[in-house]
Amino acid sequence: MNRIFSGMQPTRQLHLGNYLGALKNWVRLQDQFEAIFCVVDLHALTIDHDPETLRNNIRAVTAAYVAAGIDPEKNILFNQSAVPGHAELNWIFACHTPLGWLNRMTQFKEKAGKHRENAVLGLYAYPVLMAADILLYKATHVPVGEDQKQHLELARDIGGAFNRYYKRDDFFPLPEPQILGEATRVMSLRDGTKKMSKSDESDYSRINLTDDADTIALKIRKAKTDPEPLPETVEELEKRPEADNLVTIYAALADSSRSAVLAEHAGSQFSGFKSALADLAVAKLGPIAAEMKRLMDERTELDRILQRGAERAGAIAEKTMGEVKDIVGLLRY
Ligand code: AQP
Repeated sequence: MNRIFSGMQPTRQLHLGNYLGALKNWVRLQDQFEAIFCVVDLHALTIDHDPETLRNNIRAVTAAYVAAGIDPEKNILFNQSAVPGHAELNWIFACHTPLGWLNRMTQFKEKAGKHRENAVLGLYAYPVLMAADILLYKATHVPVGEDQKQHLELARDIGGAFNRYYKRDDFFPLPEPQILGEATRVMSLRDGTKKMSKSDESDYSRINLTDDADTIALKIRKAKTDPEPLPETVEELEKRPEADNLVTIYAALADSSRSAVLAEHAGSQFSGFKSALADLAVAKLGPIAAEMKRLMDERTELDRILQRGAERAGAIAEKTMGEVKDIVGLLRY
């Protein structure tokens, strides 16, 4: 059976990178797979946070999933901390993960930066919890943006290590990353060599899913570009990261390809292209922002979705954890 699992952290605001790299693909995949979509709130504790803001962000991410088109009846939609199996399996996996594997994780190095000695254990162990998130549901496929590829490879390694140690060849499936679409790595609007990110100091570096039409248009107008007109071929974008990024965003929003966008806009100056991109972005993102706003005013509806999702996810997780405890030699009553 094929099952997908994926999630987003309720840290700060979701942005266009989260949407094009992950959420938009989930909406398409929900018709092809049994799907579990999680708001990974335990991961959000790995960085500084304010409890009231976190509570609000959990609901906001839930609202974003539904507003983007995830059907909470057909799929399971829940928040991670509501199912205790995530933390339990995390510990068991932690006991099978060599430190050397974690030392290779580039995201920890980037996030810990120069203050590595003060970074918390949770940030370092983040990919182990992520492996537990996925394998608790024996998910076979994980749709993510390109930045999560290394963590996914680690999840496969951890699942494989568990299977080998307990001589249970196929107990955990080795999940396949699904890095899909034209925009697997959306870059900052201020610097085409940096990933668009929630934590970038400049709000002009990203388009938030809650931005209104004027803000979207302003951010695109201010986006860094170069003085050349748009080229005719994708190859000519190679050394022009900012131009490449805007063409990629256009292609992904239009469900098209970079070559098709260039076929239409080659020779255009950025002023004209940016105005077309802003219209497209507003047309695609505006309805999501409006629906998010409506759902955020319906708090009980969001809480009902999460509670129902946690019951359904919890039933699957409980079964896996029962099997895991038997395999590793823990008693249960
Ligand atoms: N720039 C991006 N382009 C494509 N996909 C992206 N994703 C994140 N940024 C981009 C994908 O979004 C999903 C959820 O990510 P997350 O909630 O775990 O957040 P993150 O990766 O921590 O997002 P940020 O913005 O990069 O946060 P900070 O600034 O805190 O590091 C994942 O599938 C991810 O690949």
